[in-house]
Amino acid sequence: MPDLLFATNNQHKLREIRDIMGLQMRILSLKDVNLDVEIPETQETIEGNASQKAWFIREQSGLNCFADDTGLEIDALDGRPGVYSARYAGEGCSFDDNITKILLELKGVENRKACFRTVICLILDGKEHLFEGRVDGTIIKERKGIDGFGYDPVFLPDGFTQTFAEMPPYLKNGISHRGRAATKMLKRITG
Ligand code: ITT
Repeated sequence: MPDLLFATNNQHKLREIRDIMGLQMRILSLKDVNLDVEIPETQETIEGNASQKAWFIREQSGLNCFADDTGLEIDALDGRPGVYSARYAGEGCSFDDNITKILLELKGVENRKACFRTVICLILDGKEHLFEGRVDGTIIKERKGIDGFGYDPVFLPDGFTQTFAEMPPYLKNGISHRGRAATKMLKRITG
């Protein structure tokens, strides 16, 4: 089974990617290769950050690797939090702080359409490849569910009655932004 290093410090993402791709590839974590580093993400686009993270880890490790950058884009907030999704409520904030902030900003707002967008940047034999995955949905008014992470308790994907945090992981991974981007990458690698 081929090895592929995942350039992330987010353990939730690591678990999801292993669930999605783990039967076809051995997904290595930074810990598996003894890399204990802060990964810079200072770009202004999701694509830019995915690429920056992947090249940083490629340079540190010399291995084939990939990074995932994800944003929640809310129509009524002009696409925010978008590229700032991780630290929307401020440096060092929690997932819960971020949810509180978007719920406040959407108070009384009727249009609650949003999407999650993931860009995966794969560095394979020194060449960069980008894969995108997107899922549309709405932001509900109160948190529901305890699974998943990040904004999952308030994201209701179109066509479903459960939030991402209420769904079993296989269901989220089957329709999610990350699942779609990772499946495209897998096809590219395995042919
Ligand atoms: P790495 O850069 O180390 O991979 P990160 O958490 O900083 O981890 P991002 O920059 O992509 O990753 O952050 C995006 C934020 O968006 C993340 O912290 C979550 O709050 C949220 N997020 C990402 N994927 C999500 C998902 O599948 N469901 C809900 N929220 C998600």
